[in-house]
Amino acid sequence: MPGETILLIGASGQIGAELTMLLRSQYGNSNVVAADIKIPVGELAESGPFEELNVLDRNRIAELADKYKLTQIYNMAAMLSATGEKFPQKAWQLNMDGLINTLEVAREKGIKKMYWPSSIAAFGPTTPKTDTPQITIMEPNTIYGISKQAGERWCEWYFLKYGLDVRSIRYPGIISYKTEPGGGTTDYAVDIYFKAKQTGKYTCYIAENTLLPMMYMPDAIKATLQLMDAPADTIKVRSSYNLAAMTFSPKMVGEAIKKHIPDFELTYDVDFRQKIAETWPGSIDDSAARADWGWQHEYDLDKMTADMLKHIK
Ligand code: AKB
Repeated sequence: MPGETILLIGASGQIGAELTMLLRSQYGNSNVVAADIKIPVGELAESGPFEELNVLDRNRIAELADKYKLTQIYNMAAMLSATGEKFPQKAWQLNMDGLINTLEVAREKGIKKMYWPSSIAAFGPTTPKTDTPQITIMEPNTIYGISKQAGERWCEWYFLKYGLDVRSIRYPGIISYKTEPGGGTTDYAVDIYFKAKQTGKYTCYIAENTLLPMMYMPDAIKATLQLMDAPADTIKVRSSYNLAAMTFSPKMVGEAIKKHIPDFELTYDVDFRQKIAETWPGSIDDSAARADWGWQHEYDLDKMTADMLKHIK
């Protein structure tokens, strides 16, 4: 896809770091500008351009749009659910103003396509818990979830009002080994693999039978690129697409790990994040994503567990 120049804001984060590298392999290193308040190290820093950027600085995003003649913006910068409950004003400012800044720059500068992630957190305690439909009751009661739901409305509004080609996915919990997540409720599903490999035990802050929708990073990246590559007229949902791969509880992931590390010890010390998890769906109906742009996941719990344990040193 020649002629594209992409800005990825939040490039040092869990999803941003891997997405930047995949976009660079697809569009050419110099055509994908990584941006974050946190300076990256390693291959992300060495493989292409980096700009220090606070997503709250709209003028600087506009400057970068001119400097690089941007055609696409991915805004991956966010404060996640658990940290958001501790710093509600900051979470709201970062998640909402950050989104509106990128939508506005995209509109003003004639950006061709924009990506912004939503989350299963946009659902709430009154949402049907099993096979949560694409269109359903959404009454989130975390600040992060409220910002994601409001953000979805803003994205759809920019599409309807200005024709801005903005696309979005409601990510489930994302599991990866390259870059740590930070401040999420689903982070346990990453920590458990690192602790299993490094110490043989893990104390989980989520109760043993709490089911949450989850996805392995390669699937999350594949879905994001697939959605962004799909022809605009196939994108029927302009708020955000449900996306699913697997659903598991801490107990189920513990059992999957025990197939590789039989002495693995899993104990529980439940904290405030349990209450957040209880307001989210247990499983997701993603038939719209499968029908509209051909989404198919590859990893289930066992396949992901084998891969995670193989890669963690
Ligand atoms: C979180 O736990 O806050 C995130 C999410 C599900 O969006 N991982």
